[in-house]
Amino acid sequence: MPLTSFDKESIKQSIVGKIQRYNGRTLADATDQQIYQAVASTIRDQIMQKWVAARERDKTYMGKRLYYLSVEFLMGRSLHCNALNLCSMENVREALLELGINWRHIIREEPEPGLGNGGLGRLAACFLDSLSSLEMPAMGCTIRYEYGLFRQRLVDGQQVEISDNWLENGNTWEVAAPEDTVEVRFDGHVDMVQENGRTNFRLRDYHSVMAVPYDMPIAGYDCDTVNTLRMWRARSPRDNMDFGAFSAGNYEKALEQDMAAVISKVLYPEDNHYEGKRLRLTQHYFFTSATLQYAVKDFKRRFGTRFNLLPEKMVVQINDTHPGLAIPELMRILMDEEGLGWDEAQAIVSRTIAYTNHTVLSEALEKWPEQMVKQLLPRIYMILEEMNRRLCARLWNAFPGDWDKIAKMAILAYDQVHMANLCVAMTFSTNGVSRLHGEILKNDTFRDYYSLMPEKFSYITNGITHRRWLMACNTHLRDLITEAIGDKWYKEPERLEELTPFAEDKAFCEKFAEIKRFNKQQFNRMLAMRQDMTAEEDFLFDSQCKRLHEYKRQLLNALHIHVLYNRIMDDPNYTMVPRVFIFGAKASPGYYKAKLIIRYILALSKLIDRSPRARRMLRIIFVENYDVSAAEAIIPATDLSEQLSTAGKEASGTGNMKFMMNGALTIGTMDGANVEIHEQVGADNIYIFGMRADTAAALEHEGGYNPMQIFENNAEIRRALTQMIDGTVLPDSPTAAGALS
Ligand code: 26W
Repeated sequence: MPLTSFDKESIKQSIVGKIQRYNGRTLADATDQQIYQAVASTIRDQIMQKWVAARERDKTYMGKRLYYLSVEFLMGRSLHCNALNLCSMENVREALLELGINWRHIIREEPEPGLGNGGLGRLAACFLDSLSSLEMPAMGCTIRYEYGLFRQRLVDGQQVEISDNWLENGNTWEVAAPEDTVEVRFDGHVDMVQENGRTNFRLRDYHSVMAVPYDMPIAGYDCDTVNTLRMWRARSPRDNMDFGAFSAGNYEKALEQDMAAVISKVLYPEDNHYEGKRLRLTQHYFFTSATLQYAVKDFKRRFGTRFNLLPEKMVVQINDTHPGLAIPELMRILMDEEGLGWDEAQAIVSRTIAYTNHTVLSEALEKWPEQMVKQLLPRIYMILEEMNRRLCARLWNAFPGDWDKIAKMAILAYDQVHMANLCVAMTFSTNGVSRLHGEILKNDTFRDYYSLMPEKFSYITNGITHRRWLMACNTHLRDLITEAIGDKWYKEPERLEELTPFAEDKAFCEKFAEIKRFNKQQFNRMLAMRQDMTAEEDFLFDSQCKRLHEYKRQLLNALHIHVLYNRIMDDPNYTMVPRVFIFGAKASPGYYKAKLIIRYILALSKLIDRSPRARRMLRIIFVENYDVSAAEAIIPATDLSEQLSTAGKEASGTGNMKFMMNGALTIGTMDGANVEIHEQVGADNIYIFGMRADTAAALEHEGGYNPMQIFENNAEIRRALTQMIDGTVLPDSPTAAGALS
């Protein structure tokens, strides 16, 4: 089948034709949204051709396939990156120019799928782009949340949350695949029945939820691979409310419809903080079960019931513990549906599933109440019990009599299901996401497991896709680099190292500075549009953009700014490099302290703005609703990147990489991947300060530091803290600020 050409002329024809066919109007009368949809579906047509071919190849593919399970995929907009990966950017640009369409306006019309909170979800999205570009057969699997992460508005100096109805205008990039719908069962009771000399387990009186997949193509860069992001949507097994059950008074059964509908409704907004909500557990099992049922079906299509081949032919990577129920679920499928015995099933499962840990914060480690699991997933609970029994017997042999240690390592202990223990014990690999984080997992978080099974532990330092985070978001820098070292780095990013000699090249550095200025203007355009503000383009841009969390220490940054403000106000001769501090951060709606920190930053910003003298050198800009698109504008414009986490707490960080890749310098602690960055860029380009992880941990172990001592000994800090509560910073609400200090 010949591929349709996508030269400039056919792109133009396609856009005009689509607007005529779907909107019944001419290009001149079309809205930006309509034009966006026509442009996007033109690009989609191109991907579809490749997708069809890729699916054809798939049918005879007998190699290994990866399933990447993640409760979050923070994809960001697709149009630009898809055009880039298809190498159609030039044709599209020229076509739009000739049609009189403004590319930057059109891009903005795409709703951003915010199906993630932060680092974990964005990493999953970067991995998908890379897996396709490296031509590895993979499928990303997640939930198709109807509402993504809340949108943040800043009103009266505070964060206000608004729901994110991202599907309002439809989603050009997805295709429903109802033929792959599967049933997921909740609640009920397990019957044990003797059949042909073996005990079988049957669930009765359960509630069914149908999982319907929606697929999004993920096209690799300059290659034929198109992988899939499969997003499961929950639907009731019946189309409408069961009126029969309703009128018979069986409300619960009648409302099954609602239970199903609610599962894929909304993404939980907590980042690095765990709460034992039943609906969340339901979400986790829902997409994990649906994915594994599909994966086993696909395996059988390829290899029949030769399940001993399974670990060779598929690998299930679980992104943190959230999809950890994949472990008992695969056991269930192999035993209850395929008739395998326990030992055989367990040998397969523990060689097929691998686990990545993304956090060591104890408040983020998932533990589910046993009663909740038992009631919602009775058969899964039975399997967990048996796994735990066997595990504890093994632990007893290794650590005879050491009940404390065994309880710490068990899957079930103190009426809770410990997901991290389940994942470490039952998978073939546990990896950290940076070298330091890997060491902490071995020596601290999972030290007892490490002593027993050291071969399972490793680290794989996170990465980012340079296609989105350099080639697409900083086109001028991309062209400058290409001018210097050619374009081989598009496919081999290691080659960026060839730029090293250009650090001494005056002409190159001048062009680099010019691009930075241009990017600051672009940033201002975005800011003016989003919140009717601009930053001083001749100031140093100093950015801290990430979820708001105490361990990330936005408060430390704010306190520093506060002290700078006082210095400027106190000393008429005080000078410094004029600096605009840019913040981008959402606080989890229930995280009181995080929200207070936002109030403090916004109040400081106002305080500075009221003083003409301070404003000559100092600004704070809080970018509302920090999301992938905001990051794509902030990062290329930034001179200094703030990576201030308390050492030992940030597993890796990936924002740190994005800023450096766009030529910002870094100030930060020896934490997460800052360590590797320091090794790569040298101490001249990353300014390291503060305690190291071991010292910080030792201090925490001794009961922490004494803030009062610092308050008493440091006059500048004392003054700033006092101003928080004496009405200087927050004239209207001194008590709220007081809670911070
Ligand atoms: C259940 C509540 C919850 C929600 C999200 C617990 C934990 C999480 C994530 C694991 C938090 C997260 O996103 N971690 C980040 O993962 C990134 C990718 O590996 C790392 O770069 C960040 O350092 C880490 O904080």
